[in-house]
Order: sequence, then C-alpha cells, then structure tokens
Amino acid sequence: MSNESLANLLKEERRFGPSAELAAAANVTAEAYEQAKADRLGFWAEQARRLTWATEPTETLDWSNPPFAKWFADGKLNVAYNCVDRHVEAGNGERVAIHFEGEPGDSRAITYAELKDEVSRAAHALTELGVEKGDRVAVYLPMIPEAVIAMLACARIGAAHSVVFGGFSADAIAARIKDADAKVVITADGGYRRGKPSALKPAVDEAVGRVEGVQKVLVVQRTKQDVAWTEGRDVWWHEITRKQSTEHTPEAFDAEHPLFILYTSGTTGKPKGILHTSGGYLTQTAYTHHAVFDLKPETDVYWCTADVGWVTGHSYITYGPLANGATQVMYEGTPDTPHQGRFWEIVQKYGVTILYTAPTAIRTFMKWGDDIPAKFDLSSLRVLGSVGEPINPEAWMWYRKNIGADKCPIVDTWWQTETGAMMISPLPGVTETKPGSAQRALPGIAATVVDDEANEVPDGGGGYLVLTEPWPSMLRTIWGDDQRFIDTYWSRFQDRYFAGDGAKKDEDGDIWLLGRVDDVMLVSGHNISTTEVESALVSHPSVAEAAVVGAADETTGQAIVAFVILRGTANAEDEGLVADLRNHVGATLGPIAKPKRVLPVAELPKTRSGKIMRRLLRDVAENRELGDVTTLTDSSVMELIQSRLPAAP
Ligand code: 6R9
Repeated sequence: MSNESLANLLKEERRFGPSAELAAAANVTAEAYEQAKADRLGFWAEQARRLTWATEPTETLDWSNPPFAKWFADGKLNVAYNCVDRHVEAGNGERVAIHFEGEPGDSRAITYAELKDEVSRAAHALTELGVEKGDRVAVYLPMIPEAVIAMLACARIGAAHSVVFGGFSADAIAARIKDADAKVVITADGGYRRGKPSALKPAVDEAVGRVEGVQKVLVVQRTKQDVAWTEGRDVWWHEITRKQSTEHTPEAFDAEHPLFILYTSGTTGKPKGILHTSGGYLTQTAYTHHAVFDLKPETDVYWCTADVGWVTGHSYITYGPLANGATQVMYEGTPDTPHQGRFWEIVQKYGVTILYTAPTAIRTFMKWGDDIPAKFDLSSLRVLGSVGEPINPEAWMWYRKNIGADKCPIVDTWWQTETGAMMISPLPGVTETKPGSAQRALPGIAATVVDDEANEVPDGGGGYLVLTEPWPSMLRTIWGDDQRFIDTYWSRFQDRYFAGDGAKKDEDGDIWLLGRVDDVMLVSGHNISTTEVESALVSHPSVAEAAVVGAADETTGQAIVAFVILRGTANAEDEGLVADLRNHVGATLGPIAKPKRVLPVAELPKTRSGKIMRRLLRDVAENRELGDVTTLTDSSVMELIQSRLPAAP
C-alpha cells in the first residue's frame, strides 16, 4: 500500500476533553496504561480476579504454541454463575438485570434473582433434551430475554452456543447447524419487527429438514402465531421449563472450555466459525465494559442497541454487562416503530445513562432530523458509545450535540468478532477525544499500524492495523479449521494478528480506522480509503449517508463511485448538487479523491449488524451480476439501487 495518499487526507482538529466531574470519579485513570505497560500479564491476571473462579488460575498466558493461545488455563469457572448467581449471593438479587421493552410496547423487568431461576430452569430443560457438556446448540431468536437466558443456560451446562441472527435465511441456518454439528436448535414462533409479527420457525423447519443431527427444536412462544409442529422433535420452551427446578448446581469448567461459536460472513468463501472460550473471554468483556463505559452497577442504566446475533450482543448485552451486575435495557424492535423517536422515548422511560449504538443508526437519526431527539428528556445520559464501522466525524459531532447535550464523552470502540472484546477505544474519564478516531489500544492491548513489509509506520503514516500481542478474549481458532485460522490472521505480517482493516496514525500516534482493506480504492496509483471519502461526503449538509467503491476504470485503474442518501429537502435530480458534492470532496481531501460519479439512492445495502456491503455496490458500479446477498437486512434494496442507476457514462 502506498502510504502518501492513504496517510493524511482527512484533517480533524476538534478536541473534547472529559469533564472534571467524570474524570474525578472514573473507574479507570491514566495509570492503567502505565500499569499494563509495566506488566501486561500481571495486569490481566489482576483483571481475571473480577471473576469468581471455582479454582483460581495460577497461569496467565500459555503462548508456547502460537497462534493457539491459552489464558488462565489451570483455572476453572462457570460463566453463567459469574453472570447471574454470584450477584444474587452478594445480596443484589432484587436489582433489575434486564428491562425488556417489546416492540408492541409490552415490557418486563427481570431481576438477577429471577434471571437465576430462569437460567437454571432452562439449563435443566436442555439437559432433559439430551444436551451435554461439549455439545453445540444453535440459537435463532428475536431480541427477547429468552435469547440471553438460552445463551447462559448453554454456558451453565458447558454446551457451546451458536447464535444465528433472527431473520437470516434457512440456507444460512442450515450451513451453520451443519458446520457446528448442532444437536438442538432454540427458536421462537416469531418476533415483532416493524410493527408486525415476523415468523422465525419456518426457516428453522426448513433448515433442520436439510441437515442431519438435530434432535430437538425448542420453541419460545413470543407472537402466538400459528406454527407447523413436528411431534417428537419440537418442544415448547414454556412447557418444558415450567416443570423444572429453579435450583441448579453450576459445574466448573476449564478456562479454555468452549463458550460459543459465532459465524462471520466474510466477503468470500464459507462463513468462518469463530471460537471463543470461557475465562479469558469473560475477563476481557467484563474489564472493558467496566473501563470503557465507566459502569457503576448500582446507579447506571446501560443500553446496547445491538442484536444478540452480532458479537456486540454477545459481549456487551449478555456477557460483559451481566458479569458486572449491570442493569440494562433490551429492546426487541426497530428504531422507527411505531415512530422515529422510539429510541429516545426508551432512554427517557428508563433513564438510560450509557448508550452503545452503531454509526449506521446515528446517521439514520441525523437523516430523520434534530427535532426528533429534541422532544425527549435525554438528560440521564452520561457516556455514549459507537461500534461497527468507523464513525464519520460529522456523525460523531451530531451524536455528541444532539444526544449527548455537548457534554457526554463518546467512546468509539474498535474490535471484531475475532477479538471478542473491545481493543481500541478512548477511556471516558481520561482521553481527550477526536471526532472519528478510536485513538489508542486499551490498557493491556498492543496494536499498531504497519506497511506492506510489516514495518511499523511512524506517526503520520498509514497502512494496516495489526495486534502485536495475544489478548485474553482472542479467538482460539476457526471451528474445525486450524489452518484457515493461521492463514487468515497470522500469516501476512510475521506472527502478528492481521485484522483486515486499513488504519493510519496521526501526529500524536492516535489510530484512525479507514475501513476494510478489501474496500480500499486504488486510483491512479494512490490508495484511497472508503471511510475518508464517505466522511467528506457526510460532512456536506445535503448528505445523510454515503458509501463509496472503486470501480474498474480504463484510465485510472479504479474510479471512485459514490452512492449517497440525501437529507430531507435535497433533490436527487439536481445536477448542480452532484457537481457540488464532487467538488466538496475535492476541496476537503484533495483532487485525487474526487468521485467520478455520485449516485443519489434511497437506501444502502447493509448487513444485519448495520455494515454497508460495498462489494454489492461494486458489482452494481461495474455492471456485474450481484454476489451473495443472503446476509443483507433487506435484499430488495439492491433492486431499488439497480433500477435507479443511470447508464454508465
Ligand atoms: C464489533 C464488530 C468487525 C469490523 C472491523 C472493522 C469494523 C468495528 C469499528 C470498526 C472502525 C470502529 N469496525 N468497530 N471500524 N471503527 N469503532 O463490529 O465486529 O461484526 O466482526 O466487525 O467492523 O472493519 O474489522 P464484526
């Protein structure tokens, strides 16, 4: 990658320090960086003591067979006990664990004591259905408390769960059941989405009919819609759990016992089953949730808007927050049902203090208008988080001003399914934040940026993000494919973990993420990041959202094609506006980054976790047949875009 062009297109001078009040009471101070630097393994050994171990570990890291790590290998623990029982034993059983808000407006508060009973019952039920320690269970549920209960019940009996996004196709479910060899599938009749019940069980029925080995399908009743029933195989969740005991003795498992498999779709090839284990994973999710959100479990109300089908839901709805004894909100539905202020209504209703959401949602709220959040009382908020994509500086500013009352620190958290927990992020009581930058590796984490030859780039340089030391919540392998694990992550840069993201370091050494390297554009010999061009577009007052791709071009190798969603009053047919947008990018980033074509569209193709699927847009821009669309939220979006596309000039 040639560094001159990627390095410093975007200049961002705005800075926001933490308030004195927050800094004074913060869970973690700047000292943590020093402490972890002086003794990284000692630091993690100390963080592992946040957990309750049946056998305390004496070893921290075993890296004798890289890249296969073992953390806290001689320790034993039960993950579900750590997330539930110990809080009850500590006298916090009456604390609300989950404030559930259903899309139709039904709500339910579940205390830690109740959660313990529910998880215990579900654990007994799974055992009755034949699930044993070491087995795999597939979970295909809407965003309802049973999703968390199911995950914890699996963890409690030592079975690994494999959660599949509710709404993925029967094909996607079948492939995941088969790869993990799941014995039981937990699903629901349906869930509420966009104001109506949306069926889930038919996709499971179809998938289970296609693969071998599934013995039981456990079905939660959520919508009470009609379902097809296979006698002997299908079991109602409420019927089997109702008759179980609420007493269940958790068994202690090895720290390296598998906790879950989660599939990442990837851009090509078969999905990768990312394997996470118990002790290291729970240590890092708990620590980062405590440090990055400054969580005070007695007083905070935390809300992560992710779906449990995404790693963000695993680590920051189920495991991290519950290990910390947090009170959290869980919302079933979409942000515009029944109205576009739904999120802010929920913040107001529960007095949410910490909000964790994704740039895609923030850009949508920007598009809907400032007046919507302004109607609600958001004064309870004190820390705001972002995850999933680089956050464009203008979206960051909007989030801070319109949601955070110009005072809440924003933590832009970079991490991946593979890393299991946050890796690069500001700390809310410490960091002077910069809009658009995830900034610096968390205490105990080692990240840097290297060039093509694996040399660390100096401050001001750009290249590839790598992680240079093992970390507790790292993936242990790709399920059933150790070689692919080595090839994908550990071969490109001499034993360092290659994340697949482009990045640059600014003059202070802070890290800016520039998007997936597969998406980087090569224009007349210059590498240009999708993120920077998109951020330049989003900084124009007429643009709500943008996705750019490099399309094959005879003269320049690749040419930049931008798909933009316009804000409220802007007119898609306005030729002058298109010219204006091209010039705006040229003026912001330099002439080399000026898009060749700018195409206004109504929607962009996104995955269920809100990431823009640029490869599909590249197919469109190059007039190719579309690749795999199975992980799209809404596949009709692509038809819409294609139908709006003018002939290539
Ligand atoms: C947690 C999650 C991982 C990829 C990652 C990167 C992008 C996530 C980001 C970010 C810039 C952030 N990503 N957070 N890029 N800034 N704060 O999203 O996991 O779904 O596996 O995706 O998402 O490209 O490599 P996952």
